[in-house]
Amino acid sequence: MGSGCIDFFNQPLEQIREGMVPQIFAKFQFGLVVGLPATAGPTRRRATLRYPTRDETRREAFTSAPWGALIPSPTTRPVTVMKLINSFGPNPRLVRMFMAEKGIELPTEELDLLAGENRKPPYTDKNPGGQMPALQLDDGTVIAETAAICEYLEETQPSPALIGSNARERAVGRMWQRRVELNITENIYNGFRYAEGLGLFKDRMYCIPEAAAGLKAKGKNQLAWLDGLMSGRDFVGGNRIGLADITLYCCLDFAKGVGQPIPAELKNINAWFQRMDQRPSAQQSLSPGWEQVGMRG
Ligand SMILES: N[C@@H](CCC(=O)N[C@@H](CS)C(=O)NCC(=O)O)C(=O)O
Repeated sequence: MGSGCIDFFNQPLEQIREGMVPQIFAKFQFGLVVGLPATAGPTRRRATLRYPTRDETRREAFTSAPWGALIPSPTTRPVTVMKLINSFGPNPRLVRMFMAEKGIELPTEELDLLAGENRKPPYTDKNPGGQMPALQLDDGTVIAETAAICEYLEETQPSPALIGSNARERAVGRMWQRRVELNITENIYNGFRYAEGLGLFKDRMYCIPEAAAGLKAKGKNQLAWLDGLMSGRDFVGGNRIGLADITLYCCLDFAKGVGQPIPAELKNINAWFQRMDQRPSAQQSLSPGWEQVGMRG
């Protein structure tokens, strides 16, 4: 493959349709075949993003290319392998819910989190952080951290926007995401890891059992702060669902089953939680085995 080629086979269909094909044809140097497009016409839009198989990519190239264009031979590229490395847990669920809201489907590789498969090779060779989930791209790049994964997916498929569709909206979305994570969800999760979850986590990470009660109290206090701000608005950052809502919902839905329920007096947060709970993505994103595990994730 000539250097500087656009990574044609790894692009979602949307991007290929929207103008990449002619550039790619000009840049491929080996394995070229001549292709005649079967149809010409307006670009078709898709509701969901699924990464194309090699055959689909090739068919797409034929149908959207100008007459007489050169189509790269599929034998010159590996098969698309982008996948979500997935497991039980509120953080993998967060990414699954984000994907469900966007209509994104991806192949998954399932790891047994309770058995600690995520804490040893080959997973830790890919993600030394050892936590779940991770997104493995076609070129082998592994992206961990839920916010980074969701940012990548949002850039790949901007619509519907769950972080923001312009610089101002994205800044506001990220501001709420950081507030939710730093002030609320991290405190709730660490409160759990250092107390109810200690048996599972003591050999996986540095735990501070004596901090558990304080962390839970801090998370609760910051949730009360958010409750005060939520009066008159439907979602954390305004009137549109965003990544911050999904992050908070997955955490609180998990936490209520492990000793950290939403305090009844937080009326706005409770009403918001009900709204989130009724979204199809909330059910769709739950691990099939959550009841056996006894935790919602
Ligand atoms: N900051 C990380 C947190 C990920 C995380 O805590 N994942 C949990 C699952 S919900 C996990 O891997 N737990 C098992 C372990 O730490 O071994 C992110 O946003 O991705």
